[in-house]
Parts: sequence; structure tokens; C-alpha cells
Amino acid sequence: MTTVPLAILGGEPKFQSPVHVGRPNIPDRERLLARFSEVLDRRWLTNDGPLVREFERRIREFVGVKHCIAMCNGTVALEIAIRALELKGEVIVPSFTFVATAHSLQWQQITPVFVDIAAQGHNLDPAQIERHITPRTTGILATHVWGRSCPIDALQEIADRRGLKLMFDAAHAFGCSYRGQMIGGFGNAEVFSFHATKFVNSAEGGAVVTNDDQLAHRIRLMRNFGFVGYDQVEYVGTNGKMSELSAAMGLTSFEAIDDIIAVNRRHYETYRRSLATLPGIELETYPDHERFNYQYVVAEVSPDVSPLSRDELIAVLHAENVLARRYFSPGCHRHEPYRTQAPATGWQLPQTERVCERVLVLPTGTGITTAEIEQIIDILRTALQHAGEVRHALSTA
Ligand code: T4K
Repeated sequence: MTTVPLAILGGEPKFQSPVHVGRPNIPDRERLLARFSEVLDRRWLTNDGPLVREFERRIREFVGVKHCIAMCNGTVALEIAIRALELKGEVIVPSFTFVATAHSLQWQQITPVFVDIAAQGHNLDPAQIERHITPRTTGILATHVWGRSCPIDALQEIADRRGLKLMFDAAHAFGCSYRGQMIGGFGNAEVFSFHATKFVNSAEGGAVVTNDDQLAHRIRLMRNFGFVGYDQVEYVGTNGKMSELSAAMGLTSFEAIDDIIAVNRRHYETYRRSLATLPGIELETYPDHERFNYQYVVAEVSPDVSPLSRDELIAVLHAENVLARRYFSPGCHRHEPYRTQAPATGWQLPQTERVCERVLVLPTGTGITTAEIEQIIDILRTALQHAGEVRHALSTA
């Protein structure tokens, strides 16, 4: 019987109930319940209600963009923006992103063409794009992974020169900037997610933001079945509407944005200081001169340096009830239907494959305390110090 205090070695889990990556930030309850009450009193629950309009106005002003169209979730917002931009054929996307980015294209019979990320950072590499452009390519859909902006100028230059539309999946990047300008106003359109797991959330929700008047008009109609007025339909549309209850949550959450970012930043610094003392676990760094939301704490576990692999560390953490995640592993190209459609894609994505093997996302946000983060780091430190025993336990489990 070992005396090492780790659940994977037979000890008690450090956490009685699970500590999740993605545990939602819950905004001011009184304010939220007051808004819910207001909605019920008004008997106006959805369909472009006053709270949805207020939510859209607050986002527009915050981002400094002409139009914001709130949606029921980020995935539908992507699908509608893609359709309104008339993308078709093939679109360049990263494989290192949440699968919704690729699915939002595939869902409408557009082929996502996966391009590698850069050796530094986790975003699409502009230098890899051109050799994937074919006569069928109509656009680039790039993700600001973790909220860290893509090399927007380089992507815009390629899009302009090759006559392509440029869209950003900004699901992670609300509250972040690029060269001092808030993300949301770049390319033809950008898409935010306000899912429960995002630092500002409306339980389910998303938004398309754009400076293009005509595009915004089309997107607004498409969000509501294509209706113009009461009984006239101008486009094939869908139901992408955000409800008033979601908008109530979104507005109340948005009002806490500075406090949430301050907590996220503090947690990030706690992780940074402590992880620096552990071998082979390197925290992703973010630009100090930009605005940033710090909503993801992302480390890379180096197999050459760390005594335990990323997956071994995840097994250790899960045994302790710490539900760390391996976002976005495997890459989209290894999910169906993409794996079957193009089985050899992995050969062209060496950086994506490398990062997918290493990435470790740790819990943060207002649902966790500094003391709990210190316990998580302690678990990692103990596991690394007793790597031989841990590996043996895992191999015999
Ligand atoms: N593009 C990108 C780049 C994205 O990251 C996303 C979403 C989208 C597009 C699409 O936007 P949405 O259509 O979702 O608005 C989660 C989220 O569901 C997803 O929104 C998010 N990205 C993705 C990165 O993470 P899963 O499959 O990991 O979800 P799940 O259910 O495992 O939940 C994540 C963690 O959060 C778990 O540890 C449990 C915890 N959790 C979750 C919920 C919903 C809670 O503690 N409480 C909760 O209420 O995708």
C-alpha cells in the first residue's frame, strides 16, 4: 500500500464533487431574477424582444461594431453567417478548433479544407493556406483559439488577393482585442458564443457581429425564417432567435464582465507561477498589450520533458474529481465524417497533431477558488514526483 496521497494510487479523491473545466459563471441572482420577472410580466418571451435588443446594443457598443444579431447559440450563428455570406464549395478552416466550426460548413454541404496551425500559438498558419486554395474555394473561416487573435492582417491580405470571404469563429474571443481594436469588427463577419461554458454566458446563445449593412440585414431575416414583415418571406431562413430569458442571463452576465476577467486573470497568474516549477508543463502565454478574457487556462505537456504524458496527467486529475479536458483533441480531421472523407489529412497537419497530443485545459472561472487551484497544482506536482508508481498503477488498472 502506497503512502503517496493520490487517488490513482488508492487514496481518497481530493475533491468530493467534480471540479469542471467550463463550470459556468453565475451572475448576480437578484438582478437576473428581476429580469426574469420583468419578462414574465411583459409576456414577451422571444422573437426580437426588448432584452434581446438591449443585449445586442450592449455588445455593439462594447465591441465597437455596427451590427450585432443575437442568436440561439454560436453554432447556428456560424451556420447563418456562412449562408448569408454565400460561401459554398470549399472553405479553409483550422482542424484545431471545436468541431462546430467544421460542422457549420459541412451541415450546408460545404467542404471544410483543414489547414495546419502555426508552430507558435494555436491559430491557423497563413503561410499554409495558399496551397490549399482551389477554384472551388470561396472563403476562410478562422478561429481565434482560446481568445488569442489570429494573424488577422495576414489572413485579410490573402482573402483580398485571392477574392475570398473572410469570417472568424470568435466563440472564445469576446472581450479580446487585436492591435488595440476589439475582436468582432474584423473580416466580413465574426461569431461569438455565449454558451454556459463561456465566461460571459446566456446559458445558450451566440451572436454574429459585422460592419456590413446588407449582410446584417440578410442575417437578421435568416434568423427569423426569412420573414420580411408579418407574412412575406424573402430568403430561406431558419429559427436562430435568442429568447428573452437567455438575453436576461446574457445581459446580467455581461454586466459582470470586468469582475469575471479579474478572477480569470488572478487564477491564470496562480497557475503560471506554480506550473513554472513543474517539469514539462508549459502554460500558454497571452499578449499583455491586448485586452484579453483569460477564460481558458491551457497548458502543453511536453512528452520529452514531463515524466508523465498529458493523458496520464488527465487520468490522475480525473481520479481526484478534477475534470480537466483535452480540447481540441483529436483535431476535427479525425472526427467523422472528415476522417472518412479525407483519411490522409493528418499528414498535412503536423503542428495540429503535435498540439493535440499535448494540450491540457485546467479549471478556472468564478466557480473555483485560489485554494482549489493550489490543490490541483499540488496533485500535478505529487504525480510528477511519483511518476513511476503512477504509470505502473495506470498500466495495471
Ligand atoms: N466554435 C468554437 C471554437 C467553440 O468553442 C464553440 C463551443 C462553438 C463554435 C459553438 O458555440 P455554441 O453553439 O456551443 O454556442 C463545450 C461547450 O458545449 C461548447 O459550447 C464549447 N465551444 C466547447 C469548447 O466546450 P463540450 O462538448 O466539452 O461540452 P460539455 O457538455 O462536456 O461541457 C463542458 C464542461 O463544462 C464539462 O466539464 C461540464 C461543464 N459544464 C457544462 C455545462 C453546460 C458545467 O459545469 N455546467 C453546465 O451547465 O463542449
